[in-house]
Amino acid sequence: MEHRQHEQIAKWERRWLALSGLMSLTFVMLIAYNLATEGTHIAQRTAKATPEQILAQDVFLEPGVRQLAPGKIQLTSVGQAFVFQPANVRVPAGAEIEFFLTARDVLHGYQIEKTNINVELIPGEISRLLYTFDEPGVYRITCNQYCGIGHHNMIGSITVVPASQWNAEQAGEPVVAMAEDGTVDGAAVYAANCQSCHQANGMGLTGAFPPVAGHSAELVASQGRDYLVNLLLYGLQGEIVVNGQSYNGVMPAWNALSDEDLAAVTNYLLTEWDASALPSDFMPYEAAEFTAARGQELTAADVYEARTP
Ligand code: HEC
Ligand SMILES: [Cu+2]
Repeated sequence: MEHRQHEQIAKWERRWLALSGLMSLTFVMLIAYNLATEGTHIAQRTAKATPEQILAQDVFLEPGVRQLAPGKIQLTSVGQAFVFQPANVRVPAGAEIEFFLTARDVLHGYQIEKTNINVELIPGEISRLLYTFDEPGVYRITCNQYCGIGHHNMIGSITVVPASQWNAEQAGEPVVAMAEDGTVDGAAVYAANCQSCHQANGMGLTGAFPPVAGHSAELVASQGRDYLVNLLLYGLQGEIVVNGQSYNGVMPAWNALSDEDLAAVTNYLLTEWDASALPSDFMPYEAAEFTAARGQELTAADVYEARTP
């Protein structure tokens, strides 16, 4: 009797084992099927180090788009509060794009609409993936990991142009920053890089991001002409008081932008909101002033030290 009972149980045990084996096999096959037919991407984490070490690597020194060979493109982008650097890029349709993505400060997301690309950008790690855009068009990129107060403004775009219209030289230029005549448009540089914190009207957010409107011309007058140059190239960290309100945040360094973009955005701050406060002999900033100020190896804290309260 006891023996029979035992046999009975063993029989059921074998059935359950077979069933669970079959289920595992089905799941593995579903994943394999997806990988093969749906083009699902698994981002490869190729490195783990400190964010500084990652950002010092060749691919990230000048994030943007590079043509490695005909039909082969490298796209590097760095997420930081609250922008992608660069925010807007151009790539040719049909080319194989190798993405190298990372984050400078905190966790960010990188989701490209109309595609199945949705990866995390992790400080100290590189997310690498391959993708080919077949259809020309504008593909928006959004951050889908809450990263702070300006998170909802963290957007970018990939403009996919027909291969015949693609030009390697324009690839890294933020498309939106080019005016019709090919000059850099300061308003567009501001919208792409600064607006998420300082807001579209330049008024900032009380207690978090100081206003730039009604404050920039006063900075030139009180701190000297070079101050804005160093501020943009090296950032600012330390407590400041603007219009009686104190701010103690970190203004990121914008040295990844071109000197033309930096001059254009500085002139935009000064002319868009502060034109009436500018001295009559004010000369617009030139790219060369930013070129000359690079290489001083200042930190955001150094810029703060040099700032008269
Ligand atoms: C991630 C948010 C963020 C972004 C994006 C950002 N800033 Fe700032 N900015 C700050 C913070 C925070 C401060 C104040 C820093 C402090 O408290 O020391 C600041 C300060 C400033 C100031 C005033 C400096 C002073 O000494 O009073 C100016 C001018 C400025 N930013 C311009 C810009 C420009 C131009 C851009 C775009 C290229 C930009 N910022 C992008 C956060 C940001
Ligand atoms: Cu975010």
